[in-house]
Amino acid sequence: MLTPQEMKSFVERIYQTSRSRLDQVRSRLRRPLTLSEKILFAHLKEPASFTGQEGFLSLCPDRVVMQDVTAQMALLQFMLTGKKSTVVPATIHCDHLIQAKEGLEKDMERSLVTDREVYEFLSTSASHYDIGFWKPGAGIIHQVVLENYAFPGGLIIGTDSHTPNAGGLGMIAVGVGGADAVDVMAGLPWEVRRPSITGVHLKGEMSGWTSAKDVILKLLGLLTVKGGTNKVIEYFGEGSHSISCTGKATITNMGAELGATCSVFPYDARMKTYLSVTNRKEVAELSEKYKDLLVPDSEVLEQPDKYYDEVIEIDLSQLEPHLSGPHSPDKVRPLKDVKEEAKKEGWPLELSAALIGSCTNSSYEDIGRAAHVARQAAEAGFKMPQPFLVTPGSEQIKKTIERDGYMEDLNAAGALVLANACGPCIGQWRRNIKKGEVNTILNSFNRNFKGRNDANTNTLSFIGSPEVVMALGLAGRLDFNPETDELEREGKKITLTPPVAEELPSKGFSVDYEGYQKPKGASVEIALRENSERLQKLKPFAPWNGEDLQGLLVLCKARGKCTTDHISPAGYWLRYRGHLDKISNNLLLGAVNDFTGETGRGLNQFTHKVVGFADLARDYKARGVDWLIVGDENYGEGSSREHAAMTPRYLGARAIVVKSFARIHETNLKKQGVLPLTFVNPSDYSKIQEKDRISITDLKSLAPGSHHIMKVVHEEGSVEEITVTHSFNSEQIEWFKAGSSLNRLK
Ligand code: MIC
Ligand code: SF4
Repeated sequence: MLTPQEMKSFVERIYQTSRSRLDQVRSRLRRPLTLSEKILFAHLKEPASFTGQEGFLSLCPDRVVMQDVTAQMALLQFMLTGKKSTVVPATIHCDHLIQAKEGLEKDMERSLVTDREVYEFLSTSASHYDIGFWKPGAGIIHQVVLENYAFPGGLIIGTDSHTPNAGGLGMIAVGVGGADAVDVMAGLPWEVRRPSITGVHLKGEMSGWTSAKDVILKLLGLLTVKGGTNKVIEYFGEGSHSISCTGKATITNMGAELGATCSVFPYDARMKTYLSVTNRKEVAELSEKYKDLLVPDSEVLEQPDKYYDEVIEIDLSQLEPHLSGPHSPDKVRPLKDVKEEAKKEGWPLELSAALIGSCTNSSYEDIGRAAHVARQAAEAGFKMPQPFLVTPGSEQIKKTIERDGYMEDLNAAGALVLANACGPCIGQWRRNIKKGEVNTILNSFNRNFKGRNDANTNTLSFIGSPEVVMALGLAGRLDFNPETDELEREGKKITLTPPVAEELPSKGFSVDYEGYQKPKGASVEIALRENSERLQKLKPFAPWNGEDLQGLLVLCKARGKCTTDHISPAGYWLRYRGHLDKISNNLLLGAVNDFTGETGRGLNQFTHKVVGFADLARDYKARGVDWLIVGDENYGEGSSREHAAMTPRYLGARAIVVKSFARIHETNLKKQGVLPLTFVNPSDYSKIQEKDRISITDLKSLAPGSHHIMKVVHEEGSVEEITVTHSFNSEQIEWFKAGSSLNRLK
């Protein structure tokens, strides 16, 4: 950990550089800037030659963060670069591997044994390459970053899609694949498609049962899961100052669900307080001094329509509590409408579990509000009728809520407190439920894709704020509304009053750095065994042979939603995140085959048998036959996991052709040397048939913006020509030619 003094000089240096870069850009652009532009332009690699017309930005991030299951692949790739040490400050956070089963202590003990090899690899390679290492149990990456590393006006990239959490503290913080992190740690700039800027004008102030979660749920309802693609969501207006710093982080965290590049709030007094309470008074003072860099120009606020690409208004005074689900975060409605919809849809009304926490909603304020509701119920003798699980975001939060009595309130409601880790949010939940059983769960997490929490695709997962989860959890019902209904059991009735809680602990946080390991340098030997079941050294992918792609088979034509959870599921498979060959066995396990409606399986064109997609791909690979995947809208939505790009690449994919891509996944494919193509006419998706042979032509003239003809030969011999395009820039085309960005880097 940096001392406060070191942190101060680190941030001050960044502010000084930011100012000088921004001056150079301003002298050319001569117009007012939004906050997002200020932070992005203040991190330009070459501000002096920036014209403002660039489609891609080449940036210098201030920090790289990684979590345990993505860091493995990132480090395995970093090892191939031959670099001795990382150039940009970086940390690793162990949070995804711990399974939730019996509660904190036993779960931690088990993980330290079963995942020991991975933790050793991560801790030794972190130490070797000069990367800070947060041990298992220290907390979830985004919470720990907010508490220790985030600062207004900074630029951070992280190998996790919810990295934008730090936007709540005024940062441009972006989720990326491991290969992006590798580039930056090796000293290269980070390239990102220049985002458009959506301004969200927050008016008024929230009250009652409404909280920060409802702001982002409302926005998800308005924009949908693809509405934020290649956009930065920038909040402004008096309403933004009425939300605590951690509440802001909840909102920016879930901007990932919009597909946004990131989300950001302007610097204000709430951030200043948060910095001071989390031991960073010196940074707060600097932020005050450099405030002009941390807020949009006044002209932007006076005429937002002129300076933002689009403006959305949300009146916080009118905002109601919302619920999202099942199966997609953008399926939202006000809580009061759930009753009717549930009846119509036939959702089980009884909850089978209620869960609070995750990186999104486990702040002191969140837990305080939930605890306030729990306390009211406990006084009347109520407790949750179904299992109630709590995942604190960090050891600091956990210790503080224990000290301040909130944990007692949660326990009184029947809580099983889990490790400070992702747990049930990412399928690391060993629950007692029969596969296939239709059941309803409610949580304060951020994603609710099919099978995400417990690998049961019939679990209907709904998302709401922690206080709403608490209230509905106490009622044990999805159709309970604390604003209008009484809590009733065994003849007893009470009315819950809206939650109130302090934003930050008046006694300060109970600080904990025990989980942190300082790097020791190159003398530390990296623990990586040959023939390990968990970790496998990487071999470079083959470069492009310079020829058009001929006779590709359609491995899978995915229908409808195909997130990274469908392409490379988490849960059980998280154990193989460092072993490319083994994790490849989960390829497209959740994808719906458009030709048959079946999930995870397709027809082998040689043996005529229907098999799992991974087996199919391995068979084609063994025969030396290349293949592609065809996808629908927003293909690769969700996680940053580059495994969803590496496993198809490893098993022989040459191209992925879709109606549209999610940002991180599209970049991950480019990085790994796969061609990500989009149909110029999305309805051409329907022309692809199961037994087609496909050629992609004129690749020698692959250039930014180029169109290519996909020649599709159908089974009976007829031929169709379909036009496809791509979003490669010229440097990215070199990645494709080299076989991967890593080959190019070397
Ligand atoms: C998620 O929330 O889906 C994850 C698990 O945190 C992923 C990262 C991963 O798959 O390792 C993410 O959001 O990027
Ligand atoms: Fe972990 Fe869930 Fe947050 Fe992803 S969304 S980092 S799995 S807590």
